[in-house]
Amino acid sequence: MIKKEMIAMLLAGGQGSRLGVLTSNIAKPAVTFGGKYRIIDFPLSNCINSGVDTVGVLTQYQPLRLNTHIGIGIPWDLDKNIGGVSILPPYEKSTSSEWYTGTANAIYQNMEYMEYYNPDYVLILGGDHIYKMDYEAMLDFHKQKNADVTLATIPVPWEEASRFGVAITDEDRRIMDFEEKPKEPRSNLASMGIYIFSWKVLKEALITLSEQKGCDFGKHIIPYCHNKGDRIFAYEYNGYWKDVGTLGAYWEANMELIDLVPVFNLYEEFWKIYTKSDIILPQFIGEEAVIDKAIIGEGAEVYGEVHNSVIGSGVYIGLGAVVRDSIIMKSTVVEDGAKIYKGIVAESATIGKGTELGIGEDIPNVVEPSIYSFGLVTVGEGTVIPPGVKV
Ligand code: ADQ
Ligand code: ADP
Repeated sequence: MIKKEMIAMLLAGGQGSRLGVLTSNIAKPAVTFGGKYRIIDFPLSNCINSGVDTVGVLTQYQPLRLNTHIGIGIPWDLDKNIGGVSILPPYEKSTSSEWYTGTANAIYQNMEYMEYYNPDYVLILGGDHIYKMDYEAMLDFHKQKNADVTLATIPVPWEEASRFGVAITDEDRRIMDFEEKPKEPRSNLASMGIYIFSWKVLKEALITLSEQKGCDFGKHIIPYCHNKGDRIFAYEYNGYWKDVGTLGAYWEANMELIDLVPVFNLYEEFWKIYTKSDIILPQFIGEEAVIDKAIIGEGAEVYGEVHNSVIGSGVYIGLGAVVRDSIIMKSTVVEDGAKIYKGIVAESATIGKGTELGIGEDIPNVVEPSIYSFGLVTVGEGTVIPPGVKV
């Protein structure tokens, strides 16, 4: 019989509507990040770096890019005969079937997958966070506390606390109270949406709450476990962690990568972030190009100016074009003389000659529905902006 001490269930099915046009045809965990990666690379790499070699990825919303990216898990060394990575979309069961209606409902619908590995512990992960974390250290804490459930937590600024689940703990780090996105938080210790459950406890809770509509960890499972007196502990994480679920946070997290000494360092040897990368040409920087403080992806061609920006692989920046404080994703073409200030341009877009983005006043939705302007200009995947447009 197969036996794994801890398996991971990675929730990657949410719509990510707050990322606007960036997720109109791609799941949030598949959105590119840092000129080379996709968001899901972070939890997947954390898994393998922490010795977790069995990962179920629960997908639902626009999974195509996610599926092709993950493939059979080779870049993360998750192509295993036993364990490895498995993509778990909703499927038809014998009696009743439904889409994943909430995070815990999605896990409940994959009971068989978990039972197959007969784990002692199940690690539940979100697919939309940028961080490096050793889940094994969290498991050690869980065991040491003889916990039923452990939540990874991080102190956040008080004014942001209401965006999260927050935990009130005693001096032993046991959670005395938990509130999901409270209007008036009583604590600023935020849940990172990362949980370790002892398998029996999780299984019992999922079965008991199986009729709960839209069953969610923060809203239902954690309060249920709390009310029945389970031992729930807060593991405090103190490193870099960013929920990149909003455009502002996504932009900021990218920008933080290009500081000389970044708060989040992708260059560390001992905790590598793996990704699927195609064999592409080296970059080419033209004679008149000006580049300062930038990440430039493989195969990019730069003839114009790039300042304080993250440029994805295969991006073309034409002569006289200026890109400043912006994120340009994979395979986008910025034609000659185009100017982009504080913009996020998704994959495979074309910004026409002489177009100016982000230098006007904030005007919502002027060109077509997929272009917004609210401090940040965002351009959706595959959008073609004709020459000379000013947003
Ligand atoms: P939220 O940030 O609101 O709160 P949620 O929308 O529940 O997170 O999504 C968590 C993860 O599950 C995301 O990766 C999402 O893609 C995925 N997901 C959502 N719905 C899904 C579905 N139906 N099927 C599959 N996957 C799905 C949670 C916690 C808070 C905590 C924050 C930290 O509830 O307590 O503070 O995360 O970011
Ligand atoms: P955002 O918060 O940016 O809109 P999330 O991925 O965090 O995007 O999901 C938003 C909310 O919608 C969450 O509460 C999640 O549980 C719910 N949700 C996402 N996808 C589905 C789905 N396919 N079916 C039901 N609920 C979903």
